[in-house]
Amino acid sequence: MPETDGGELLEVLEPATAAVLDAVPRAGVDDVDAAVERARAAYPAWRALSPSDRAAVLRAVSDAVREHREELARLEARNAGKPIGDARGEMDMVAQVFGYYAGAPERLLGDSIPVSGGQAWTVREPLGVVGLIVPWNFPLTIAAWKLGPALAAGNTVVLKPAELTPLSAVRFAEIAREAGLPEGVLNVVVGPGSTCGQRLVAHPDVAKIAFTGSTEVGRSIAAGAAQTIKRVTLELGGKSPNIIFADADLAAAAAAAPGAVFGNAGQDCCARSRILVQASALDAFMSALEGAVRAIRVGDPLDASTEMGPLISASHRASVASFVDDVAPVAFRGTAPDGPGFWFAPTVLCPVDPRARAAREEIFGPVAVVIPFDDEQEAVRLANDTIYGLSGSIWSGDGGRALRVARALEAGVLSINSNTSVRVSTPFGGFKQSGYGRELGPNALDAYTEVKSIFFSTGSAG
Ligand code: TAP
Repeated sequence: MPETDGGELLEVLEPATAAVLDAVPRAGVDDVDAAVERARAAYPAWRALSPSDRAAVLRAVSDAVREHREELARLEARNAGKPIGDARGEMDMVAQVFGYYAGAPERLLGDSIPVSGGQAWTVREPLGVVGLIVPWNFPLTIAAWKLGPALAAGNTVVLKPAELTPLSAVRFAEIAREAGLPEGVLNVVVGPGSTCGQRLVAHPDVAKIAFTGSTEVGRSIAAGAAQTIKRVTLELGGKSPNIIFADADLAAAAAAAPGAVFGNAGQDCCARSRILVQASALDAFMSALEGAVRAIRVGDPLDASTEMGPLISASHRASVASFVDDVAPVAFRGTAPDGPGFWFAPTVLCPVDPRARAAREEIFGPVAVVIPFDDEQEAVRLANDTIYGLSGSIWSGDGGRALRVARALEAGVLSINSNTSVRVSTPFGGFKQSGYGRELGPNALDAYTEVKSIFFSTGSAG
Protein backbone atom coordinates (compact mmCIF):
# COMPACT_ATOMS: atom_id res chain seq x y z
CA MET A 1 0.00 0.00 0.00
CA PRO A 2 1.15 3.59 -0.54
CA GLU A 3 2.53 5.60 2.36
CA THR A 4 -0.56 7.18 3.94
CA ASP A 5 -2.77 7.01 6.97
CA GLY A 6 -5.44 9.08 5.24
CA GLY A 7 -9.02 7.85 5.05
CA GLU A 8 -9.97 9.23 1.64
CA LEU A 9 -9.87 6.82 -1.29
CA LEU A 10 -8.71 7.66 -4.79
CA GLU A 11 -10.51 5.77 -7.55
CA VAL A 12 -8.20 4.76 -10.38
CA LEU A 13 -9.79 4.30 -13.81
CA GLU A 14 -9.01 1.95 -16.67
CA PRO A 15 -8.86 4.18 -19.78
CA ALA A 16 -9.96 1.40 -22.16
CA THR A 17 -13.28 0.94 -20.34
CA ALA A 18 -13.67 4.13 -18.27
CA ALA A 19 -14.49 1.78 -15.36
CA VAL A 20 -12.94 1.88 -11.89
CA LEU A 21 -9.88 -0.40 -11.80
CA ASP A 22 -8.86 0.04 -8.19
CA ALA A 23 -9.01 2.43 -5.26
CA VAL A 24 -6.03 3.50 -3.18
CA PRO A 25 -5.73 5.78 -0.15
CA ARG A 26 -5.15 9.38 -1.21
CA ALA A 27 -2.23 11.02 0.56
CA GLY A 28 -2.22 14.55 1.92
CA VAL A 29 0.46 17.00 3.03
CA ASP A 30 0.95 15.21 6.37
CA ASP A 31 1.64 11.98 4.52
CA VAL A 32 4.29 13.72 2.43
CA ASP A 33 5.92 15.07 5.58
CA ALA A 34 5.89 11.60 7.14
CA ALA A 35 7.40 10.08 3.97
CA VAL A 36 10.16 12.70 3.93
CA GLU A 37 10.87 11.94 7.57
CA ARG A 38 11.13 8.20 6.83
CA ALA A 39 13.47 8.93 3.92
CA ARG A 40 15.56 11.23 6.13
CA ALA A 41 15.83 8.54 8.79
CA ALA A 42 16.88 5.91 6.25
CA TYR A 43 19.47 8.15 4.56
CA PRO A 44 22.54 7.72 6.83
CA ALA A 45 22.49 3.93 6.66
CA TRP A 46 21.75 3.76 2.91
CA ARG A 47 24.47 6.27 2.16
CA ALA A 48 26.93 4.40 4.39
CA LEU A 49 26.24 1.01 2.83
CA SER A 50 29.34 -0.18 1.03
CA PRO A 51 29.23 0.48 -2.72
CA SER A 52 29.24 -3.23 -3.50
CA ASP A 53 26.34 -3.87 -1.12
CA ARG A 54 24.31 -1.01 -2.60
CA ALA A 55 25.06 -2.41 -6.05
CA ALA A 56 23.85 -5.85 -4.93
CA VAL A 57 20.52 -4.40 -3.75
CA LEU A 58 19.98 -2.64 -7.08
CA ARG A 59 20.82 -5.86 -8.94
CA ALA A 60 18.28 -7.71 -6.80
CA VAL A 61 15.65 -5.06 -7.61
CA SER A 62 16.41 -5.51 -11.32
CA ASP A 63 15.99 -9.29 -11.00
CA ALA A 64 12.76 -8.88 -9.04
CA VAL A 65 11.27 -6.65 -11.75
CA ARG A 66 12.09 -9.36 -14.32
CA GLU A 67 10.39 -11.96 -12.13
CA HIS A 68 7.29 -9.75 -11.82
CA ARG A 69 7.40 -8.59 -15.43
CA GLU A 70 4.02 -9.92 -16.48
CA GLU A 71 2.20 -8.73 -13.36
CA LEU A 72 3.67 -5.21 -13.62
CA ALA A 73 3.10 -5.06 -17.39
CA ARG A 74 -0.57 -5.98 -17.06
CA LEU A 75 -1.05 -3.43 -14.30
CA GLU A 76 0.58 -0.73 -16.42
CA ALA A 77 -1.31 -1.75 -19.57
CA ARG A 78 -4.65 -1.56 -17.77
CA ASN A 79 -4.01 1.59 -15.75
CA ALA A 80 -2.28 3.63 -18.47
CA GLY A 81 -4.19 2.11 -21.42
CA LYS A 82 -1.06 1.07 -23.26
CA PRO A 83 -0.69 -2.05 -25.45
CA ILE A 84 0.51 -5.03 -23.45
CA GLY A 85 3.46 -5.57 -25.83
CA ASP A 86 4.63 -2.01 -25.13
CA ALA A 87 4.09 -2.47 -21.38
CA ARG A 88 6.22 -5.62 -21.37
CA GLY A 89 8.98 -3.74 -23.20
CA GLU A 90 8.74 -0.95 -20.62
CA MET A 91 9.13 -3.39 -17.73
CA ASP A 92 12.19 -4.83 -19.46
CA MET A 93 13.58 -1.32 -19.57
CA VAL A 94 12.82 -0.78 -15.87
CA ALA A 95 14.81 -3.93 -15.06
CA GLN A 96 17.62 -2.78 -17.36
CA VAL A 97 17.79 0.62 -15.68
CA PHE A 98 18.34 -0.92 -12.24
CA GLY A 99 20.87 -3.34 -13.73
CA TYR A 100 22.72 -0.48 -15.42
CA TYR A 101 22.84 1.70 -12.29
CA ALA A 102 23.87 -1.28 -10.17
CA GLY A 103 27.21 -0.65 -11.85
CA ALA A 104 27.33 2.93 -10.59
CA PRO A 105 28.03 2.81 -6.83
CA GLU A 106 31.47 1.29 -7.46
CA ARG A 107 32.21 3.66 -10.35
CA LEU A 108 31.40 7.06 -8.84
CA LEU A 109 34.88 8.26 -9.62
CA GLY A 110 36.46 11.59 -8.73
CA ASP A 111 39.49 13.49 -10.01
CA SER A 112 42.95 13.91 -8.58
CA ILE A 113 44.07 17.49 -9.21
CA PRO A 114 47.68 18.76 -9.06
CA VAL A 115 48.08 21.59 -6.53
CA SER A 116 50.95 22.90 -4.44
CA GLY A 117 51.47 22.01 -0.79
CA GLY A 118 49.45 18.83 -0.78
CA GLN A 119 46.97 16.79 -2.69
CA ALA A 120 43.52 17.77 -3.96
CA TRP A 121 40.85 15.43 -5.20
CA THR A 122 37.13 15.36 -5.74
CA VAL A 123 34.48 12.97 -4.46
CA ARG A 124 30.80 12.64 -5.37
CA GLU A 125 28.40 12.93 -2.44
CA PRO A 126 24.70 12.06 -2.48
CA LEU A 127 22.23 14.93 -2.04
CA GLY A 128 20.06 13.46 0.73
CA VAL A 129 16.30 13.04 0.32
CA VAL A 130 15.16 13.56 -3.26
CA GLY A 131 11.58 14.07 -4.43
CA LEU A 132 10.55 12.43 -7.70
CA ILE A 133 7.38 13.68 -9.41
CA VAL A 134 6.36 11.64 -12.45
CA PRO A 135 3.57 11.68 -15.04
CA TRP A 136 1.00 9.17 -16.27
CA ASN A 137 2.30 8.38 -19.75
CA PHE A 138 5.17 6.01 -18.83
CA PRO A 139 4.48 5.70 -15.11
CA LEU A 140 6.99 3.14 -13.86
CA THR A 141 9.54 3.64 -16.63
CA ILE A 142 10.01 7.34 -15.96
CA ALA A 143 10.08 6.66 -12.20
CA ALA A 144 12.85 4.08 -12.79
CA TRP A 145 14.93 6.55 -14.83
CA LYS A 146 15.06 8.69 -11.70
CA LEU A 147 15.15 5.97 -9.05
CA GLY A 148 18.10 4.08 -10.57
CA PRO A 149 20.69 6.89 -10.42
CA ALA A 150 19.18 8.47 -7.28
CA LEU A 151 19.46 5.26 -5.25
CA ALA A 152 22.80 4.24 -6.77
CA ALA A 153 24.32 7.53 -5.64
CA GLY A 154 23.15 6.92 -2.06
CA ASN A 155 20.10 9.17 -1.87
CA THR A 156 16.78 8.17 -0.38
CA VAL A 157 13.57 8.97 -2.20
CA VAL A 158 9.98 10.12 -1.97
CA LEU A 159 8.20 9.22 -5.21
CA LYS A 160 4.93 10.88 -6.22
CA PRO A 161 3.30 9.14 -9.17
CA ALA A 162 0.51 10.83 -11.12
CA GLU A 163 -2.88 10.35 -9.49
CA LEU A 164 -4.19 8.83 -12.72
CA THR A 165 -1.59 6.02 -12.73
CA PRO A 166 -0.27 5.19 -9.26
CA LEU A 167 -0.68 1.41 -9.29
CA SER A 168 2.63 0.26 -10.79
CA ALA A 169 4.66 2.54 -8.48
CA VAL A 170 2.84 1.22 -5.41
CA ARG A 171 3.39 -2.40 -6.45
CA PHE A 172 7.00 -1.74 -7.47
CA ALA A 173 7.78 -0.35 -4.00
CA GLU A 174 6.53 -3.60 -2.45
CA ILE A 175 8.57 -5.70 -4.87
CA ALA A 176 11.71 -3.63 -4.27
CA ARG A 177 11.25 -3.92 -0.51
CA GLU A 178 10.93 -7.72 -0.78
CA ALA A 179 14.06 -7.75 -2.96
CA GLY A 180 16.06 -6.14 -0.16
CA LEU A 181 15.71 -2.37 -0.55
CA PRO A 182 15.82 -1.23 3.08
CA GLU A 183 12.75 0.25 4.76
CA GLY A 184 12.40 3.99 4.21
CA VAL A 185 14.78 4.22 1.23
CA LEU A 186 11.87 4.42 -1.24
CA ASN A 187 8.58 5.98 -0.12
CA VAL A 188 5.58 6.33 -2.44
CA VAL A 189 2.92 8.99 -1.82
CA VAL A 190 -0.19 8.90 -3.96
CA GLY A 191 -1.83 12.30 -3.94
CA PRO A 192 -2.49 15.34 -6.10
CA GLY A 193 0.31 17.46 -7.51
CA SER A 194 -1.40 20.60 -6.26
CA THR A 195 -0.95 19.49 -2.63
CA CYS A 196 1.49 16.57 -2.33
CA GLY A 197 3.68 17.60 -5.27
CA GLN A 198 3.83 21.19 -4.07
CA ARG A 199 4.69 20.11 -0.54
CA LEU A 200 7.61 18.05 -1.82
CA VAL A 201 8.84 21.07 -3.76
CA ALA A 202 8.56 23.34 -0.70
CA HIS A 203 9.80 20.87 1.91
CA PRO A 204 13.02 22.13 3.55
CA ASP A 205 14.37 18.59 4.01
CA VAL A 206 14.05 17.66 0.34
CA ALA A 207 17.35 18.41 -1.41
CA LYS A 208 16.24 17.95 -4.99
CA ILE A 209 13.21 17.56 -7.21
CA ALA A 210 13.36 15.50 -10.39
CA PHE A 211 10.24 16.17 -12.43
CA THR A 212 8.77 14.91 -15.68
CA GLY A 213 5.57 16.44 -17.00
CA SER A 214 4.21 19.60 -18.56
CA THR A 215 6.29 22.69 -19.16
CA GLU A 216 3.72 24.74 -17.24
CA VAL A 217 4.06 22.68 -14.04
CA GLY A 218 7.83 22.46 -14.58
CA ARG A 219 7.98 26.25 -14.54
CA SER A 220 6.11 26.40 -11.23
CA ILE A 221 8.37 23.71 -9.75
CA ALA A 222 11.51 25.62 -10.76
CA ALA A 223 10.06 28.76 -9.16
CA GLY A 224 9.00 26.93 -5.98
CA ALA A 225 12.33 25.14 -5.64
CA ALA A 226 14.14 28.48 -5.77
CA GLN A 227 12.88 29.26 -2.25
CA THR A 228 15.11 26.58 -0.74
CA ILE A 229 17.70 26.53 -3.58
CA LYS A 230 16.75 22.94 -4.30
CA ARG A 231 18.45 21.16 -7.13
CA VAL A 232 15.99 20.57 -9.94
CA THR A 233 15.94 18.54 -13.10
CA LEU A 234 13.07 19.02 -15.50
CA GLU A 235 12.00 16.78 -18.36
CA LEU A 236 9.14 18.65 -19.98
CA GLY A 237 7.15 18.84 -23.17
CA GLY A 238 8.15 18.56 -26.79
CA LYS A 239 7.02 19.24 -30.34
CA SER A 240 9.63 17.22 -32.07
CA PRO A 241 10.31 17.28 -35.80
CA ASN A 242 10.63 14.26 -38.05
CA ILE A 243 12.50 15.69 -41.05
CA ILE A 244 12.24 13.71 -44.27
CA PHE A 245 14.40 14.73 -47.20
CA ALA A 246 13.52 13.67 -50.73
CA ASP A 247 16.74 11.62 -50.93
CA ALA A 248 15.70 9.46 -47.95
CA ASP A 249 14.44 5.89 -48.13
CA LEU A 250 10.85 7.15 -48.28
CA ALA A 251 9.28 3.75 -47.75
CA ALA A 252 11.29 3.24 -44.55
CA ALA A 253 10.57 6.78 -43.33
CA ALA A 254 6.83 6.41 -43.98
CA ALA A 255 6.68 2.98 -42.37
CA ALA A 256 8.42 4.28 -39.24
CA ALA A 257 6.65 7.64 -38.93
CA PRO A 258 3.35 6.37 -37.40
CA GLY A 259 5.11 4.59 -34.54
CA ALA A 260 7.07 7.75 -33.81
CA VAL A 261 3.97 9.87 -33.31
CA PHE A 262 1.15 7.44 -32.49
CA GLY A 263 3.12 5.21 -30.12
CA ASN A 264 1.60 5.37 -26.63
CA ALA A 265 -1.34 7.08 -28.40
CA GLY A 266 0.88 10.11 -28.96
CA GLN A 267 1.24 10.65 -25.22
CA ASP A 268 5.00 10.78 -25.45
CA CYS A 269 7.18 13.81 -24.87
CA CYS A 270 9.43 12.59 -27.71
CA ALA A 271 6.55 12.16 -30.19
CA ARG A 272 7.68 13.23 -33.66
CA SER A 273 4.44 15.15 -34.09
CA ARG A 274 5.72 17.62 -36.69
CA ILE A 275 6.51 15.70 -39.86
CA LEU A 276 8.53 18.01 -42.12
CA VAL A 277 8.65 16.63 -45.66
CA GLN A 278 10.62 17.99 -48.60
CA ALA A 279 7.96 19.26 -51.01
CA SER A 280 9.28 17.29 -53.99
CA ALA A 281 8.65 14.04 -52.06
CA LEU A 282 5.38 15.03 -50.38
CA ASP A 283 2.98 13.07 -52.59
CA ALA A 284 5.03 9.88 -52.54
CA PHE A 285 5.54 10.12 -48.78
CA MET A 286 1.87 10.86 -48.02
CA SER A 287 0.58 7.93 -50.03
CA ALA A 288 2.95 5.55 -48.22
CA LEU A 289 2.06 7.13 -44.86
CA GLU A 290 -1.68 6.76 -45.47
CA GLY A 291 -1.42 2.98 -45.80
CA ALA A 292 0.64 2.75 -42.63
CA VAL A 293 -1.75 4.94 -40.61
CA ARG A 294 -4.89 3.14 -41.74
CA ALA A 295 -3.26 -0.18 -40.80
CA ILE A 296 -2.64 0.78 -37.14
CA ARG A 297 -4.54 -1.62 -34.88
CA VAL A 298 -6.25 0.48 -32.19
CA GLY A 299 -8.02 -1.48 -29.47
CA ASP A 300 -7.96 -3.45 -26.24
CA PRO A 301 -4.59 -2.89 -24.53
CA LEU A 302 -4.54 -6.50 -23.30
CA ASP A 303 -4.85 -7.92 -26.84
CA ALA A 304 -1.34 -8.84 -27.97
CA SER A 305 -2.02 -7.59 -31.51
CA THR A 306 -2.98 -4.07 -30.39
CA GLU A 307 -0.63 -1.29 -31.48
CA MET A 308 -2.39 1.73 -29.97
CA GLY A 309 -4.66 2.04 -26.94
CA PRO A 310 -6.95 4.80 -25.68
CA LEU A 311 -6.01 8.20 -24.30
CA ILE A 312 -5.52 8.54 -20.58
CA SER A 313 -8.75 10.38 -19.63
CA ALA A 314 -11.93 11.98 -20.91
CA SER A 315 -10.60 15.49 -20.28
CA HIS A 316 -7.36 14.73 -22.09
CA ARG A 317 -9.33 13.36 -25.06
CA ALA A 318 -11.31 16.62 -25.17
CA SER A 319 -8.04 18.56 -25.20
CA VAL A 320 -6.65 16.44 -28.07
CA ALA A 321 -9.93 16.72 -30.01
CA SER A 322 -9.74 20.52 -29.85
CA PHE A 323 -6.89 20.33 -32.40
CA VAL A 324 -9.05 18.48 -34.94
CA ASP A 325 -11.89 20.96 -35.41
CA ASP A 326 -14.14 21.47 -38.44
CA VAL A 327 -11.53 23.49 -40.30
CA ALA A 328 -8.51 21.26 -39.54
CA PRO A 329 -6.99 20.00 -42.83
CA VAL A 330 -7.49 16.28 -42.12
CA ALA A 331 -5.56 14.30 -44.75
CA PHE A 332 -6.57 10.89 -43.38
CA ARG A 333 -7.41 9.05 -40.16
CA GLY A 334 -7.10 5.55 -38.85
CA THR A 335 -9.81 3.84 -36.84
CA ALA A 336 -10.70 3.58 -33.16
CA PRO A 337 -13.25 1.52 -31.21
CA ASP A 338 -16.67 2.96 -30.31
CA GLY A 339 -18.17 2.73 -26.88
CA PRO A 340 -16.72 3.30 -23.43
CA GLY A 341 -13.07 4.22 -23.08
CA PHE A 342 -11.18 7.33 -24.12
CA TRP A 343 -10.59 6.41 -27.77
CA PHE A 344 -9.24 8.68 -30.46
CA ALA A 345 -8.32 7.63 -34.01
CA PRO A 346 -4.82 8.36 -35.31
CA THR A 347 -5.10 11.51 -37.38
CA VAL A 348 -2.83 13.21 -39.91
CA LEU A 349 -3.28 16.89 -40.76
CA CYS A 350 -1.76 18.19 -44.04
CA PRO A 351 -0.74 20.72 -45.20
CA VAL A 352 -0.44 22.64 -41.93
CA ASP A 353 0.67 26.25 -41.64
CA PRO A 354 3.70 26.32 -39.30
CA ARG A 355 2.00 29.15 -37.37
CA ALA A 356 -1.16 27.09 -36.72
CA ARG A 357 -1.90 26.02 -33.14
CA ALA A 358 -1.63 22.32 -34.09
CA ALA A 359 1.88 22.98 -35.40
CA ARG A 360 3.05 24.87 -32.32
CA GLU A 361 1.45 23.36 -29.22
CA GLU A 362 2.14 19.95 -27.72
CA ILE A 363 -1.01 17.95 -28.51
CA PHE A 364 0.09 14.86 -26.58
CA GLY A 365 -2.27 12.68 -28.55
CA PRO A 366 -2.41 10.78 -31.87
CA VAL A 367 -2.46 13.84 -34.13
CA ALA A 368 0.42 14.48 -36.53
CA VAL A 369 0.91 17.62 -38.59
CA VAL A 370 2.70 17.45 -41.94
CA ILE A 371 4.54 20.60 -43.05
CA PRO A 372 6.26 20.77 -46.45
CA PHE A 373 9.65 22.48 -46.88
CA ASP A 374 11.83 23.31 -49.88
CA ASP A 375 15.46 22.98 -48.81
CA GLU A 376 17.81 22.13 -45.96
CA GLN A 377 17.91 25.68 -44.62
CA GLU A 378 14.15 25.90 -44.43
CA ALA A 379 13.93 22.47 -42.77
CA VAL A 380 16.31 23.58 -40.01
CA ARG A 381 14.51 26.91 -39.56
CA LEU A 382 11.10 25.23 -39.26
CA ALA A 383 12.41 22.48 -36.98
CA ASN A 384 13.92 25.03 -34.57
CA ASP A 385 10.93 27.37 -34.68
CA THR A 386 9.49 26.15 -31.38
CA ILE A 387 9.89 26.80 -27.65
CA TYR A 388 10.71 23.09 -27.25
CA GLY A 389 13.87 21.12 -27.97
CA LEU A 390 13.58 17.54 -26.82
CA SER A 391 14.11 15.16 -29.71
CA GLY A 392 13.86 14.74 -33.45
CA SER A 393 14.73 12.64 -36.49
CA ILE A 394 16.47 13.25 -39.78
CA TRP A 395 15.88 10.93 -42.73
CA SER A 396 18.29 11.36 -45.63
CA GLY A 397 20.47 9.27 -47.92
CA ASP A 398 23.17 11.96 -47.70
CA GLY A 399 25.21 11.30 -44.56
CA GLY A 400 26.90 14.70 -44.62
CA ARG A 401 23.57 16.50 -44.77
CA ALA A 402 22.08 14.34 -42.00
CA LEU A 403 24.99 15.20 -39.70
CA ARG A 404 24.89 18.90 -40.63
CA VAL A 405 21.21 19.04 -39.76
CA ALA A 406 21.69 17.05 -36.56
CA ARG A 407 24.30 19.59 -35.41
CA ALA A 408 22.04 22.51 -36.35
CA LEU A 409 18.95 21.30 -34.50
CA GLU A 410 18.30 22.76 -31.05
CA ALA A 411 17.31 19.50 -29.36
CA GLY A 412 18.80 17.09 -26.85
CA VAL A 413 18.15 13.68 -28.43
CA LEU A 414 18.36 13.09 -32.17
CA SER A 415 18.30 10.10 -34.47
CA ILE A 416 19.30 9.71 -38.11
CA ASN A 417 17.35 7.31 -40.33
CA SER A 418 15.65 6.10 -37.15
CA ASN A 419 13.07 7.48 -34.73
CA THR A 420 14.46 6.09 -31.49
CA SER A 421 15.19 8.48 -28.64
CA VAL A 422 15.73 6.44 -25.56
CA ARG A 423 18.47 4.04 -24.59
CA VAL A 424 19.37 3.15 -21.02
CA SER A 425 23.06 3.86 -21.65
CA THR A 426 22.76 7.22 -23.46
CA PRO A 427 21.75 10.62 -22.03
CA PHE A 428 18.20 11.86 -22.45
CA GLY A 429 16.90 15.39 -21.94
CA GLY A 430 15.95 18.64 -23.58
CA PHE A 431 17.15 22.01 -24.83
CA LYS A 432 15.11 25.21 -24.41
CA GLN A 433 11.72 24.83 -22.68
CA SER A 434 11.88 21.04 -22.86
CA GLY A 435 13.79 21.24 -19.59
CA TYR A 436 17.27 20.84 -18.19
CA GLY A 437 19.41 18.09 -16.75
CA ARG A 438 19.95 14.68 -18.31
CA GLU A 439 18.47 11.33 -17.42
CA LEU A 440 19.84 7.87 -18.21
CA GLY A 441 23.37 7.02 -19.29
CA PRO A 442 26.38 8.10 -17.25
CA ASN A 443 25.21 11.74 -17.10
CA ALA A 444 22.20 11.07 -14.85
CA LEU A 445 24.48 10.52 -11.88
CA ASP A 446 25.57 14.18 -12.09
CA ALA A 447 22.00 15.16 -11.27
CA TYR A 448 21.93 13.14 -8.04
CA THR A 449 25.35 14.00 -6.61
CA GLU A 450 27.31 17.04 -5.47
CA VAL A 451 31.01 17.36 -6.26
CA LYS A 452 33.14 17.89 -3.15
CA SER A 453 36.75 19.05 -3.38
CA ILE A 454 39.13 18.00 -0.59
CA PHE A 455 42.64 19.33 -0.02
CA PHE A 456 45.09 17.35 2.12
CA SER A 457 48.13 19.32 3.19
CA THR A 458 51.35 17.35 2.98
CA GLY A 459 53.28 20.07 4.89
CA SER A 460 56.96 20.53 4.17
CA ALA A 461 59.84 18.11 4.64
CA GLY A 462 61.45 18.77 8.04
P1 TAP B 1 1.43 17.61 -15.22
O1 TAP B 1 0.28 18.37 -14.68
O2 TAP B 1 2.68 18.32 -15.51
O3 TAP B 1 1.68 16.39 -14.18
C1 TAP B 1 2.89 15.68 -14.05
C2 TAP B 1 3.12 15.34 -12.57
O4 TAP B 1 3.25 16.55 -11.83
C3 TAP B 1 1.97 14.58 -11.93
O5 TAP B 1 2.48 13.70 -10.96
C4 TAP B 1 1.18 15.70 -11.27
O6 TAP B 1 0.38 15.24 -10.19
C5 TAP B 1 2.30 16.58 -10.76
N1 TAP B 1 1.91 17.96 -10.53
C6 TAP B 1 0.87 18.66 -11.07
N2 TAP B 1 0.86 19.92 -10.59
C7 TAP B 1 1.89 20.02 -9.71
C8 TAP B 1 2.39 21.08 -8.89
N3 TAP B 1 1.84 22.29 -8.89
N4 TAP B 1 3.47 20.85 -8.12
C9 TAP B 1 4.07 19.64 -8.13
N5 TAP B 1 3.64 18.59 -8.87
C10 TAP B 1 2.56 18.79 -9.67
O7 TAP B 1 1.01 16.88 -16.52
P2 TAP B 1 -0.42 16.27 -16.85
O8 TAP B 1 -1.56 17.06 -16.32
O9 TAP B 1 -0.35 14.91 -16.40
O10 TAP B 1 -0.45 16.47 -18.41
C11 TAP B 1 -0.66 17.76 -18.97
C12 TAP B 1 0.20 17.95 -20.17
O11 TAP B 1 1.57 17.78 -19.78
C13 TAP B 1 0.04 16.90 -21.24
O12 TAP B 1 -1.02 17.17 -22.06
C14 TAP B 1 1.37 16.98 -21.92
O13 TAP B 1 1.38 18.06 -22.81
C15 TAP B 1 2.32 17.24 -20.80
N6 TAP B 1 2.96 16.02 -20.30
C16 TAP B 1 4.23 15.83 -20.61
C17 TAP B 1 4.86 14.68 -20.18
C18 TAP B 1 6.28 14.47 -20.49
S1 TAP B 1 6.87 12.97 -20.53
N7 TAP B 1 7.09 15.47 -20.72
C19 TAP B 1 4.18 13.73 -19.45
C20 TAP B 1 2.86 13.96 -19.11
C21 TAP B 1 2.28 15.12 -19.55
P3 TAP B 1 -1.17 14.80 -10.40
O14 TAP B 1 -1.37 14.55 -11.84
O15 TAP B 1 -1.25 13.57 -9.56
O16 TAP B 1 -1.99 15.90 -9.87
